[in-house]
Amino acid sequence: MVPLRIAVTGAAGQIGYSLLFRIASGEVFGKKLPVVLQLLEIPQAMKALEGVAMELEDCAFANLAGVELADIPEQAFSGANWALLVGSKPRGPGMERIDLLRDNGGIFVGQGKALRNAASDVRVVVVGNPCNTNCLIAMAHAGDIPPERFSAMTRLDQNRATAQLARRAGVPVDQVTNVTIWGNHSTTQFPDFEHARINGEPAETVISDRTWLENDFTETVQKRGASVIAARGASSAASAANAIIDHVKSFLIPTPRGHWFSAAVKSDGSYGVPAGLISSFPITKNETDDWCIVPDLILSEYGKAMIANTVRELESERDMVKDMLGS
Ligand code: NAX
Repeated sequence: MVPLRIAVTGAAGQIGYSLLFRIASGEVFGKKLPVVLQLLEIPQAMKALEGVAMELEDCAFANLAGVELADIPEQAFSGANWALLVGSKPRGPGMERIDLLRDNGGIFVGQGKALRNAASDVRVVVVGNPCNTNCLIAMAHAGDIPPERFSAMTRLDQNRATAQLARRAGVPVDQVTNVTIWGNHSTTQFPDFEHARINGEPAETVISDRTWLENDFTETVQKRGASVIAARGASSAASAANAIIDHVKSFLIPTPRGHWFSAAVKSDGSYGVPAGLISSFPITKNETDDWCIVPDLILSEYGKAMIANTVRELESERDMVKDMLGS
């Protein structure tokens, strides 16, 4: 059987260390489908990456048909069916947001161009931050790859929101559905409790504490990344890897009827989000290869204002990298 080729960037980083073994185990693409991991790192991290490759080998995963290491994006993406863009430059001391955007933007210009070497069915998931804008940049340079094959990850935010609602309602997490993250993967995101459901009921009916939902819940989700850093001394890694797996599976497996998941995709103008921005929406995957933004949800004035706020931030990020968006 022809193996699926999965490119992962930043593969020697902490998310990579939680992610690669789960992909290699067959958990993501199925036990029957062999995978080749094509791992990209910067030259200084190649030695560490060799160690990760040794450990992958030492797991003797039946599914793992090969591990290829590269410090050149064109090589790492060659023939890839999925490209998981995790690697990026962390924010250093004293670094302004615009510096972070522009430093990482440069990486995603190059990687976007290199994606032209991928398989004709490639799907691209951007995780490295600022992931919405990095995705916008990569997409702008990727030649003929259709925009609908690109997404950026807000699944960790969705999972965080789901867990908070379940805890507050005192129910198992699988009873919480239809949680939407709107907008940017940042503190301006809108974790939408208004459309969320608990045991099929509106979350607000079950929790019936609007003040908690608008304040504690919303801020907990928006600032969870910083809370994990403050407690652990390092940013979310295992939960981020887990969210990548959920994200990929949601684009592979048809969404149960009436449910949806969150991911940042190219806006078609829905819900007042300017067309072309990479913004998080409620998404369903159908029986074929397609996905769509869930149409016709009714937004409250509160919801509209929350979305407008996060969209303003996305627009300002886009404006800061305008010169990187040419093809
Ligand atoms: P680490 O710093 O542990 O690893 C990043 C790796 O990327 C490093 O090994 C580095 O050498 C590599 N790298 C840097 N530039 C590269 C390039 N040009 N090509 C290939 N590799 C490159 O970070 P980690 O904790 O693994 O996080 C990775 C990224 O995910 C960060 O940007 C982080 O902000 C982002 N996150 C995104 C999340 C999301 O929900 N979208 C949540 C988790 C995480 O914060």
